[in-house]
Amino acid sequence: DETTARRKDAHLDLCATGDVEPAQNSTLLEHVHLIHCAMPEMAVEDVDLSTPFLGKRLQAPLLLTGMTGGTERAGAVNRDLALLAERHGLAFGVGSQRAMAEDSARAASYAVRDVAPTVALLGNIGLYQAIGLGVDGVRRLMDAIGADGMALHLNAGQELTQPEGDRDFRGGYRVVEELARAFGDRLLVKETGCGIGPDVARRLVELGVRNVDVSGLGGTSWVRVEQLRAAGPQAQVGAEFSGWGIPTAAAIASVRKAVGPEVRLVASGGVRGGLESAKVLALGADLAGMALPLFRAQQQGGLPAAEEALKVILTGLRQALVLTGSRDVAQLRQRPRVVSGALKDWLAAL
Ligand code: FMN
Repeated sequence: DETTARRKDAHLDLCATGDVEPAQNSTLLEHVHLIHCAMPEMAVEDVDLSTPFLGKRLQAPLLLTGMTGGTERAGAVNRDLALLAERHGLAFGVGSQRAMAEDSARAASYAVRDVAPTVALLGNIGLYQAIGLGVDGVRRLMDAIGADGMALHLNAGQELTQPEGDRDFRGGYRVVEELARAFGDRLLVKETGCGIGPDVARRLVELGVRNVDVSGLGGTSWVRVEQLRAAGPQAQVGAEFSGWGIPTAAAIASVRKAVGPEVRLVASGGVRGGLESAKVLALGADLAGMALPLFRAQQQGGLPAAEEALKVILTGLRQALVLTGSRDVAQLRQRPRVVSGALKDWLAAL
């Protein structure tokens, strides 16, 4: 309905210019140190970043994670970022398709296949909307945009901070199990900035989930976004919880330990460059994921600005591989690295 679309535009305004990445939050990636190799004995062009995802082959292990849809402005963001992903051989996700599930007139803002015919494309819906839609309804959303897979997002922290948000989180695993059975490795389960930890990840994998985006703490905080929209006591609780979550570095390292190498893991949440992408890959991610930086670049300078931002990331990622003497991510993972400070404490507990 109208309120879903209006709320989405308020979210976009806040994310474009608001203080949605609380400075005191951290991914803890600053505590991961890759080790310099003074004699790389390789050329930049020897770096092979290609990786399989959703039945396709990416040229680099990067997912532009789901953000938007439902309005004209959102449609422009989707098309620009999908086109970029197509050009550079990356994966792309649209934002929550709730708006088009409620009103099919909004479907056009999620349609990117005309500009991104071969991109690895993810649809997106919230866990609790998926309960209402059922397996067939979720499949219709995926098929309507010609997606290769469907992202199911978890956002209990955001919902509790949203005055009109959900207050009952029962029945989630049952829906995940049904969707995993129906979608197989076309399903991805993601958080939205509070992180998926090893216990939840293990349970998801037991139920058949094959792709997980940990989306940890340290980047965009949806609790903060809702705090900025809320008033009174709700805003105070939002302020208190805007640092809540599992830091991305802790989430990805602990989840990889918990789930075995065949599960495809994405690490998003505050990953902000090529070097940080290399760090999450070293910690066990198959793909790095990013939302806010590319959205902001697109909002500020359209497609050219977003492409420039992306090139900086891809160049930095290649550079990190060369400077650790790694031809691919498999070699990067075998290199020694230093884990220090608070991240060590997190990993001792998880
Ligand atoms: N995640 C979803 O699963 N569905 C959404 O609809 C969605 N909307 C978002 C809108 C914006 C403007 C942003 C910045 C993020 C959104 N997210 C959504 C969350 C991102 O996919 C990602 O998990 C999170 O922002 C952490 O990554 P980041 O720190 O790089 O932004």
